[in-house]
Amino acid sequence: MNRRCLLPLAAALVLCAIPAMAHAFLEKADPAAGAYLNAGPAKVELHFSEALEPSFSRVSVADADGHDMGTGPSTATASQIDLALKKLPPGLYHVTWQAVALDTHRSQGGYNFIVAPGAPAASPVIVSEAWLRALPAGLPGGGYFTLRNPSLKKVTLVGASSPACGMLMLHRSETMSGMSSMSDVESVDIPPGATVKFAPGGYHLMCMNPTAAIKQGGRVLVTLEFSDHSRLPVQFAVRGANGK
Ligand SMILES: [Cu+2]
Repeated sequence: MNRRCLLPLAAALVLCAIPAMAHAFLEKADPAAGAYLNAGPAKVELHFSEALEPSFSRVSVADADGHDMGTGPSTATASQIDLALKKLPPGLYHVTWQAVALDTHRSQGGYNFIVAPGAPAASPVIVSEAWLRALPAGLPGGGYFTLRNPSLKKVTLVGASSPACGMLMLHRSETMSGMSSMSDVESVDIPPGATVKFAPGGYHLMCMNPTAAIKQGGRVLVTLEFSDHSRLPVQFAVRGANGK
């Protein structure tokens, strides 16, 4: 807040008392703190809560060995600092910034981001009510959950894996003329805005060769895989044969 105090004295005493703490806070960073990126970004862009003193506000990016990865000095304009980056190979990078507000208040900070090709992109899908059925004698148990797609694009589930299962299959149960049958499914589409339930008697996961981790009352990790190569790790509660 760069509030000039050209006010009558009484008003100035009230209004100018507040902006005395005009530190510039980092409001938005790109790449964000802790971001996993598939490729190195061309630049770092930091946005602050206050107008900055350009000559004293700067950002630098260093690799894990401390090498400067900027192509030159950063540039500060208004409440933003930009730094163009060299080509970043995979690795951990540290961003350090110093911001001086126009009233000379100084603030500083730092954060890391990671460049890792093949880093799984976050899936927009929301999973709820996820559970796996534990059956005796190593019998394959079903996995059930609700998938909601809040995005504007169709999402396609193409597979699942779990360290707790030798193999995790996509299945569908159907009842035809009183006979129940189960078949492999290659993929399940979740249209934009839609919710798809994996439930007994319909779509389900099938945990083949369950390990000892599949124990009633426990939890196991299942990773859902989608056609856009995004993955979603989900904790499944393990229930007994009766679904409780
Ligand atoms: Cu099945």
